Amino acid sequence: MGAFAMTGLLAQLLIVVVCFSQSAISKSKHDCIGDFPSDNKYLYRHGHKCYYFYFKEKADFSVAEKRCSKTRGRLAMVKSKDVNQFLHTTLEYTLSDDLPHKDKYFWIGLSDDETEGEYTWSDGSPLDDKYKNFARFKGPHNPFSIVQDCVAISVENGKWYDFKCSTLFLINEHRPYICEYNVSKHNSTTTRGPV
Ligand SMILES: [Ca+2]
Repeated sequence: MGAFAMTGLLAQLLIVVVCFSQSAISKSKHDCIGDFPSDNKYLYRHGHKCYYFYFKEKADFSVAEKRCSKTRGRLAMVKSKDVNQFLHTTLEYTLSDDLPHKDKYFWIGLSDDETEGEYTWSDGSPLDDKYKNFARFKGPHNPFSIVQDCVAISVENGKWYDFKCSTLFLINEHRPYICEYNVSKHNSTTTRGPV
């Protein structure tokens, strides 16, 4: 085979690889199920979940929770170090140019609003001992915990901080938030990472 033919073959191979990776990307985006904004700019896929980072429309915890469920998702549950690391890395590095500097905490789907000290995730499951990531003196060790029941993840260190759930008088608790969405079942074990 001449050098010219060889170059042609390599070019064809390159086209096939590029097309394949592009179709894999659009496929994984396509697999996220939810009524999130159509531009998909702040939608990321990790494992068998998709996460949308809402920071242009900040809200009290319960409003954020309702907005997630209205779009067929729920406030993000962070039940493993792996998911925590993914969300933190996305916030700190991938989205760093887009985030307003003052937005240092994003609501996640964890609160002890119903019973003080008993934290539950947005699907109703209890926070177990397998994975917890509260910042020092926050969560169960927070002296103000009785009035601080809703949890947000820090952009800077990925730790969890509990805050008051709602805005009251001059204390503004409007925060950005992260909703999670399912992936259509037949493709739930494929792509990983940002899409
Ligand atoms: Ca509390």
